[in-house]
Amino acid sequence: MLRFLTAGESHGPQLVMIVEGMPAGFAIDPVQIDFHLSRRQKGYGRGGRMAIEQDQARIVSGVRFGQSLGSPIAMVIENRDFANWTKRMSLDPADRESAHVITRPRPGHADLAGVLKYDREDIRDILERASARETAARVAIGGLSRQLLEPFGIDLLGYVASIGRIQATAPDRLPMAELRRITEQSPVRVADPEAERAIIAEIDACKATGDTLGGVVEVKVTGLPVGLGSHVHWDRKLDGRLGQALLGLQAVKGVEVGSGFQAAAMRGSELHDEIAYDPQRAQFIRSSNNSGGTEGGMTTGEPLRVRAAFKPLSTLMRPLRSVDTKTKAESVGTIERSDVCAVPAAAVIAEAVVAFEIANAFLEKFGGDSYREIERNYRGYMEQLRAY
Ligand code: EPS
Repeated sequence: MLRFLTAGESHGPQLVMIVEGMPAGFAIDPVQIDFHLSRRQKGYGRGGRMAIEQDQARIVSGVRFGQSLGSPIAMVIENRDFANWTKRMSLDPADRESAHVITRPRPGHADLAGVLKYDREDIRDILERASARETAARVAIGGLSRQLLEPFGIDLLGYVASIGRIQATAPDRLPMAELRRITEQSPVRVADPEAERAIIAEIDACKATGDTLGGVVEVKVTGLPVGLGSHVHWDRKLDGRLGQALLGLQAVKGVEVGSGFQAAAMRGSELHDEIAYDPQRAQFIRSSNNSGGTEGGMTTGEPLRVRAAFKPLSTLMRPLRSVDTKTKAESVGTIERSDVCAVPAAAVIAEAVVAFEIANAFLEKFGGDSYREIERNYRGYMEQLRAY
């Protein structure tokens, strides 16, 4: 089993991650992890912070001479911005006096529920950890997880399906390499030039009026063997685990697998993916993939397609009405430096958490302590499927 913990405040010294359960003998390339971190930092609609950070994951345990050791892999990402926050994020109680206390919660943020639940006076005590800065840690963990999947031909890509009311045309039929080439070049990670122009104009309009935008991202995974996850118990269903991973991301309010909510309006005859057999490949195949690549909580062998809906960011430069928690007087939400739209980055983040869940399900199916053991298990199962 793979598991991880993250720690770190947005303007604290660093983010810290521990990934436990990575088997030995996998090639681990830190450059690949940093590549995905740099993808997360891009995207039209980001604020000033991304000009300050240059995210890099420093691996501090669990890897030697380019291979995993089977021990916990610990990583650290520095917050360069901490240099500007040393007093405000100080460990020293003496610095409390000079700190500006935030008491105007932003509607939509963790601010109000957080200060009440944790009995804090200063909203900063909540917002620092609620911040989506933490998603850099999840992307580093995803960058590590996908290095477990790549030797088995499993590929993942996150891209944007819509921002605000602007839908990008579904790039369903595009091969993965083409989809990657186009969406990686797009400043808003869409494969639709017309939608790209409209989205950029919408982000500009929101910026001008002090507003924010959400959107929907899609993650596609190819090369999956049939049978990751299981139908036998609720907490082993892959869909359920993907749902938790995606809903566990900051600002996510909805998750769909395949046709998702649209499936509810379709007739069974329209929705379900008919089954055929290809004797050449000795493989069962489908003419459509409305299921999004899972049936009964297991992969079908077709590409996995999951979507996550991100609400608009809750830090508005033209703030909404709120109440000062100290005086109880009518007020407006605090204004903090923030982004107008982080949906292009969210596509990379969603991809990362899906990578972790798939790696976990993969290890459950083929698990072992070393690459060679897992590879043997994988090969044996693939032979078994062909002989079925
Ligand atoms: C965030 C607010 C902004 C974002 C930040 C998430 O940070 P700051 O308050 O420092 O300007 O830039 O995102 C990141 C730092 C990041 O690495 O993605 C928030 O409130 O969630």
